[in-house]
Amino acid sequence: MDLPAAARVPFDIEAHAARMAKDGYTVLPGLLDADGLAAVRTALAPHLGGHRGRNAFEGFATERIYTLVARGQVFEDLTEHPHILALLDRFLLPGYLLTASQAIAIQPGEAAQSVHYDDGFYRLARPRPAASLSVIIAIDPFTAENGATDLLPGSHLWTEAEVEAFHRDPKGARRLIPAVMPAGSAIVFQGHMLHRGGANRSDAPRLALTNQYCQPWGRTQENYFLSVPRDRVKAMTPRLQALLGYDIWPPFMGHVTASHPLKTLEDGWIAPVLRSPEAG
Ligand SMILES: O=C(O)CCC(=O)C(=O)O
Repeated sequence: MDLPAAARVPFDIEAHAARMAKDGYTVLPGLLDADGLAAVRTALAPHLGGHRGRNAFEGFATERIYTLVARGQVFEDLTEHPHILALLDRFLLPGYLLTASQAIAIQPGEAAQSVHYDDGFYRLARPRPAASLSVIIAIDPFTAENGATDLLPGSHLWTEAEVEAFHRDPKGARRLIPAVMPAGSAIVFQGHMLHRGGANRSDAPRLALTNQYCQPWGRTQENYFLSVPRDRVKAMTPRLQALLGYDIWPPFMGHVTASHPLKTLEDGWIAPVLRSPEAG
């Protein structure tokens, strides 16, 4: 991978991990430099312009580009950025998976998203450890006006009752803090921390990238086996292939007809169910 500028940014894993444990999130300044930001914009340009969300959660005035990891080298590099992987290693089991990968452009006039937590899909009672971690990278500067992600620090530690009490409290939203940060910086937060995409009260879009990673036993939000063409996966690094699910969670979750899923990337691989009985 080729992110030399990012690798030069000081990175204190202990301090970041401690903040994640206490507050539920941490900020990675300067994850992308000016060249990286330009590469992101160039790669996204053909895809942006027109889509809108189909419901209030996606955002009726929000554009989402899904399957981001397969839309350019810069997104592949970011998905396996060493600083992000170092943080994931602290909070998730070895073999964790990419579960979501999107660009999110919140357009002017968009309302705030509902407050939620990203690993709620797993329906595991709280309090508990996170089942996923989320990364949001600011491509435009995040401001309190343009839809910076609103965070609820410490809420990753809340019980079910505390989450419900928050949702019942008409003044609850006042406790949210916007993740104001310059373009190129990122927030990493625990999947059970409450947050939302902010309202965009400015006159320009707010562009961000987001990747989420889940425990290796979890079902992924996006089905990358179907959305990322096999030839594209073949050209990726082994780490990225594993993040997309081309790996085994021991002893055998993820097998393909009793073989390792990487076998499916070999030239000439034919699904065993299509092979003649004589071929074995
Ligand atoms: O765009 C953002 O700032 C957050 C979006 C979000 O939390 C989500 O879509 O799950």
